[in-house]
Amino acid sequence: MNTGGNSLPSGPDGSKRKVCYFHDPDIGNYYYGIGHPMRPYRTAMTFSLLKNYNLLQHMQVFKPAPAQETDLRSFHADDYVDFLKRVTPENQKEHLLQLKRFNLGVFDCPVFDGLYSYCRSYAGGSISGAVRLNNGLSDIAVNWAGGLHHAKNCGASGFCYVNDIVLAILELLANHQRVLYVDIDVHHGDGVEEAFYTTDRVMTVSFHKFGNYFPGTGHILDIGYGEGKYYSVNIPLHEGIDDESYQLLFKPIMSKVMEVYRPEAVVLQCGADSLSGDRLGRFNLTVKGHAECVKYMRSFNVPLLLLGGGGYTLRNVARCWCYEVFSRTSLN
Ligand code: YEV
Ligand code: CA
Ligand code: ZN
Repeated sequence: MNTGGNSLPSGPDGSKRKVCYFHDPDIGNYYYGIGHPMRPYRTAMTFSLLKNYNLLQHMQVFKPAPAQETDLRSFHADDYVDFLKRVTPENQKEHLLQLKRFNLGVFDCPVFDGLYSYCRSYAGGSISGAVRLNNGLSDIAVNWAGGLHHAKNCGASGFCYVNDIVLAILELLANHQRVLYVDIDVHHGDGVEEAFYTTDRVMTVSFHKFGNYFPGTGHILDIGYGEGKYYSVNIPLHEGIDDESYQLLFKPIMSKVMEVYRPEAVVLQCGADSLSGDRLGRFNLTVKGHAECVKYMRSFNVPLLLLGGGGYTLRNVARCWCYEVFSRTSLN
């Protein structure tokens, strides 16, 4: 087998993949609060699994440079970034109007200690990954702390504060004419779809549970607008879908998208809340079925940014993401 330092075994096409992996050793210390489903600690668990299986030798591991304020402002509104920077659990009660305006401090998106450095850290990983793909330094860049697809330009939503995916795609657009975004999180990728709804330079494709479920968007007839018409694709699904049915949709749809759109870079949001047994998700995918999507997108040999996202049954998340960066199924 064709394994080498800092690269994964050869793919079905026989070529080596240079892989970089972004990990912040402090990520596990950010805490959304008692009982909150989102636990940044899951990426520390994933890292620990990779380390103990001796798999880190196959990739270049970096601590992400925190995203700069100017990076965040390339998508987010100035007053929202200013507020994220200033607000703390202690002073939040003095800013009730702004909390409401930016959808912060409520049950889904609490203000917690270190919130702004958390945002800079996970966004930094995704942006740095995009920069390495742009420079041809890596073929695949991984940031499991990123993939926070619900954040909007002017506010938080669904556990997401800044939209690292939009920031990474903006970075990729500096070097690439067309970028494809694919989202296998159980929820609709609303923040990313909205950001690029009127452009044909980014095609967004989301598979999600639809019907009486957060965030409520992602109707099959939402297809983009203006220049972006036909460049947003939504695949609304019922709960309980299994590997077989999911692949019967995923492969033909993504094969057609790749053939027709011919993206120069692909961003895959690998939200693990689409796995069976997730605390919030309602799909029935196995780790193997989930990883099959990664394997399939990898097989096109286009620069690939792999991001995390949802995933609320911690042990399953760590198993899934560990398997996806190195396994016979997804990466050989
Ligand atoms: C989502 N938010 C969520 C679990 C154990 O469902 C919502 C809310 C009500 C919601 C919503 C629902 C719709 O069907 C349509 C539109 C909607 N807009 C909103 C705001 C967000 C999921 C993001 C991935 N929250 C929880 N699902 C949840 C949050 C908790 C926060 C603190 C402590 C415990 C929590 N437990 C939860 O579920
Ligand atoms: Ca999705
Ligand atoms: Zn989700």
